[in-house]
Amino acid sequence: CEYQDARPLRQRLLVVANRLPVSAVRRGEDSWSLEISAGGLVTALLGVKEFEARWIGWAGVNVPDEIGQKALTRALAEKRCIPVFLDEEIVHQYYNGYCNNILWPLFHYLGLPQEDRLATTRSFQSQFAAYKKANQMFADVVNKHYEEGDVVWCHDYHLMFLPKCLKEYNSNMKVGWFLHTPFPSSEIHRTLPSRSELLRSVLAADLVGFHTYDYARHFVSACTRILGLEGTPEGVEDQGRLTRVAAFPIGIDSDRFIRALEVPQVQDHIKELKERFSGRKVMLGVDRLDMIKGIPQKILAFEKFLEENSHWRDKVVLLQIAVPTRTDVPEYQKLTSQVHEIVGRINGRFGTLTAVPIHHLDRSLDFHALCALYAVTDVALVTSLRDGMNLVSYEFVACQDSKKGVLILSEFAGAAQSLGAGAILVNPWNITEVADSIRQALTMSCEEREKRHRHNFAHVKTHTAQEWAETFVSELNDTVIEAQLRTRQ
Ligand code: ADQ
Repeated sequence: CEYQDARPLRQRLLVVANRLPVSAVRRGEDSWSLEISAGGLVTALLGVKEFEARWIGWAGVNVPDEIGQKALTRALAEKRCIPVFLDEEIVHQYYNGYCNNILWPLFHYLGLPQEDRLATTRSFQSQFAAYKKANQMFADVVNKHYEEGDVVWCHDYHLMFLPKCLKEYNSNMKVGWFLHTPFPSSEIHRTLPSRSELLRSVLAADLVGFHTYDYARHFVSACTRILGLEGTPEGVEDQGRLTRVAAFPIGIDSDRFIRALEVPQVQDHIKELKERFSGRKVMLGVDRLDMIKGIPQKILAFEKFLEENSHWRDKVVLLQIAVPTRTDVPEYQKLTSQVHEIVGRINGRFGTLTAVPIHHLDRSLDFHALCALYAVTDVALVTSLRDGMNLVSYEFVACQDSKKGVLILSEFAGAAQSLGAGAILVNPWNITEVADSIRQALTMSCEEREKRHRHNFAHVKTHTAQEWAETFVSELNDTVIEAQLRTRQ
């Protein structure tokens, strides 16, 4: 192996996720350029001083040749990353197939994709086989790099089979697993042909974490109803072995957002945006363009609001920033055209020669531009149909300490459990209710906005990503110690 490093003094944390936090571009036979992509997980772990984190995952590129693999492994080692090489066929079946076509919609209560439902049903077995194979490949790499005392933290629905593979290698390995999406009701999980095998594999971990208490409860009921195991207040018990199950709500690096507002470039951007939208209230949506985010529903609710409140038509603008994802998948292409069609229709209906009510961008914004947008927003609209947590709602609150804007938040986002008292909670499927909540938000008194913001800001400021990661890992250490004590007694 090409990965070498001095032995650290701090406890090593092996973070295993489907994707490494880098994008890799091949520059020659044995040369690569890498760029760190700062997602929530990376930021969370960068701030954790107690552990020394290394990443294990797929680099997102197909590297069939040995020279390329060795060169990429060397380049990644400098970023404390270790690659798992997956070939195109495995990626197709495991990642596009089982993970994104089956688990993702199911865990978000969306059912299987409508168009190829039967085909998907027929390919369950082969896709699940590829899923297990890919998870085994991740396990092989983890096992190769594991040193006694390391903590192994597996992430998300892509790697539900991993805890079992790891424990088969070494039953003393400290293994935690965290799910970033919702875990659905056991009635939904029950429909998966591989339902029992997946649950048993996750249960091989020492600690299993979810964003909310509800998801944890759903998981425990799936284990009791489907596997017939015993649920306890601590987790799930199987023949005397306890798997701890608990809620660990993620947060953001709030100080990074607060500090960004002081950066001159952000200040300039804020000034420009204020001038550009002067005389109008700014409403904002920032989402990946995914089915779960409820973007068409949000825009239809905005249309209803404009329909029913004609005096607001030239006094409000909705900025919808949508990062395209999975652009090669027909279902997602259809979603994109649907959104474009609705936006076009509404702008045609309510726009004037000089202004349109909706600005829709199909792209990602850089960090500073995003912070400026959050800061000038009067009302943020997060209308996910389901969302594990939703960090956009946290980021908006972090950037609003001077403006004290209003957050309209779906009751089906995990964040509703932490920001619910300060936000206006809505059922995103109920367009009339969302339209009413837009009016309520736009006309809310300063005192009420201040009170709601204070609640949410205090939460976002104290429940940070770093605190989330530290809590999970120290609970994992404690859980293993307690289990050892129990077996000695
Ligand atoms: P996501 O579904 O990606 O994450 P979310 O939690 O909102 O959803 O995080 C998205 C991140 O991407 C945010 O940091 C946001 O700033 C950024 N982003 C989104 N649109 C952007 C745009 N147009 N331009 C720039 N940046 C943009 C999954 C789960 C969530 C869970 C997280 C973390 O689906 O429910 O909260 O993991 O566990």
